[in-house]
Amino acid sequence: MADVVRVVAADDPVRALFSPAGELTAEGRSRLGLDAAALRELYRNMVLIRRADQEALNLQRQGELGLWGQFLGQEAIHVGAMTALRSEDWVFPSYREFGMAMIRGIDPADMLTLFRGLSHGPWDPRKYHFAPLAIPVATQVPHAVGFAMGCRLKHSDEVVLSTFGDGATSEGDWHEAMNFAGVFKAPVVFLCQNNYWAISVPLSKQTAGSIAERAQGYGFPGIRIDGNDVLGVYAAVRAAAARARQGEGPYLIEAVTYRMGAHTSSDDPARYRTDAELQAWNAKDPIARYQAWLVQQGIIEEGTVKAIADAAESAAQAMRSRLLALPTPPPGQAIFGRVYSNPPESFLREREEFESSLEGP
Ligand SMILES: Cc1ncc(C[n+]2csc(CCOP(=O)(O)OP(=O)(O)O)c2C)c(N)n1
Repeated sequence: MADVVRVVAADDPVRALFSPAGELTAEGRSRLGLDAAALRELYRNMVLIRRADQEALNLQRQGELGLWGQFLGQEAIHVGAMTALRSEDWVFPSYREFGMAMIRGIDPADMLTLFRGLSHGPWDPRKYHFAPLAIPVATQVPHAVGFAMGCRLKHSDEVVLSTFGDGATSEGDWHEAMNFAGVFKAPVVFLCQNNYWAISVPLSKQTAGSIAERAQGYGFPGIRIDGNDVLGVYAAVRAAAARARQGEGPYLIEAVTYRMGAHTSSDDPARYRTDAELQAWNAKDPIARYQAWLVQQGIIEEGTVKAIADAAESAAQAMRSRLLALPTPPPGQAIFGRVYSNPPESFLREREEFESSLEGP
C-alpha cells in the first residue's frame, strides 16, 4: 500500500490504530476488545452476504432481476463498517451497499424488489436508519452531510456514515459535501470504497492524487486503510464515529479494495481489465484471509466453517423463494404509488391514463 496520509489532528484516535502503511497494528487489534463470538460473527456475516450477493446475480442471469451490481470482494468493508456503528446511526448508501443493508436487518428479498421492478423504495428508512440506495453517483454524500447537520441541530448523538466509490470523489456533489462538513464539523464518517474502477475507468485515469489526503484540504483528517481487512475497517469506522459523536467533526476513510465482479450485470469487465490484476486481488480475498487467521488463532474450526456455509446457503435459498413468491403489484403502483401521501387530482388522472394505456386497444 502507498504511504498513508499526514493528519490534521495531532492525537488522531483513528490513526493511532494503524501502521504508517494503513494496516491495523497488533496493538490496535487488541484495543478492539472483540471476543471470540464477536470475531466469529464478523466472519459469519461476510459469508452470509457473499452468498446472498451470488444468489442475486443468479436471479438476474435467470431473468428474475432487471439488473444486479455485485459487491464481491468488498465484504470486509460492508461488515466491518456496519458492525462498528450503533443501530441509531444513519447510513446513506450508494447502489452497491446490499450487504450493508442486510447487516442492518433489512430483508434482502424486500431489497431485491427494487431490482425486480416491483418497488421504488422497499424499506422504511426511518425504521432501519438506512436511506434509500442512490443510483446517481455521489448524490447521497450531500444528503448524508445535511442529515448529519440535522442530527446536530436536534442535539442527538447519532452519527452518519456516508459511503461511496472512488469514482464518486470526482463529482462536484462530493466536494461540496466535504467542504460543508469540514466548515460546520458535521458528525459524518466518509467511507470511500476504493475498488479501483468506476465502470471501465481506472482510478489512475481520474484521480491524480490521493483520495485520503484530500480530507486535509477540507480541514479534517483522512486515512488510507486496507479495505480487505475486516478488523481494520471495523477499527477505523468505530474510532471515527466515536470522534464524530464527541463533536470533533468528520473523518475520511479510504478503504482500499477491489471490485472482483463486473460493474453490473450489464457490463463486461474482460474488455478493459486484465486477468493478472484479478488474480492478484483474488489472492487478497477478505473472507479467505480472515478465515485463515481465525483458524490459526483457534477461534474457528472446520465444522463451524461448514455450518456457517450451510446456513448462508439456506438463507440465500429462502431469499430466492420469498422474492419469487411476492405478488406483482398493479402496473401503476411501482411508478405512482409512493410519490404523494395526498396525490393531487392531476397526478391521479395521469396514473389512470398510464394504466389504461397498458390495457392496449
Ligand atoms: C451522476 C451520475 N453520473 C454517471 C452515472 C453513471 N455511472 C453509474 S456507476 C458509475 C461509476 C461509479 O464508480 P464508483 O463511484 O467508483 O463506484 P463503484 O461502482 O465502483 O462502486 C457511473 C459513472 C451515474 N449513475 N450518475
